[in-house]
Amino acid sequence: MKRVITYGTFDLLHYGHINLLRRAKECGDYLIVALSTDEFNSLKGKKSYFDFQKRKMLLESIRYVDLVIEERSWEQKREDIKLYQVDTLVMGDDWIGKFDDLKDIVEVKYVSRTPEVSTTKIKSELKEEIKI
Ligand code: C2G
Repeated sequence: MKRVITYGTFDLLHYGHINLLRRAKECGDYLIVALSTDEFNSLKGKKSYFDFQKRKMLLESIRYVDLVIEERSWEQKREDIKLYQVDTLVMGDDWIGKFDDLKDIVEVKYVSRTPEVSTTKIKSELKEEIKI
């Protein structure tokens, strides 16, 4: 059983997130998503539209996702990888290189982001539409 983990906020869930989750699941048999808590989001300088419980419920409804855990800090990855016996960490390539320090205990894979979509872009385009 090959275990994969990925981390993120996954706010306003969109097809870019789904592409990432599908690609992460393709790397193994069991996918854990460490979902940023609302408190960690503020540490990341992000305010999500949906709170943690709603974002968790959405992720848990996705066929590629086997388990959702909390992401409460930048530093927890090493501990998560050991605790959940993770084989592969998968992140979008906007994070390329950022988690290479974990290569001593896990395979690290950066997969290409879905370029044209982002939560930020959705929010700003909706704002523009409402202005007109
Ligand atoms: N993603 C993607 N394509 C997009 C948007 C996002 O592939 N168009 C990927 C990101 O690269 C990331 C994942 O989807 O791997 C989640 O993205 P975010 O919710 O924006 O997560 P982020 O804020 O990058 O948090 O400790 C790591 C952080 O928690 C990652």
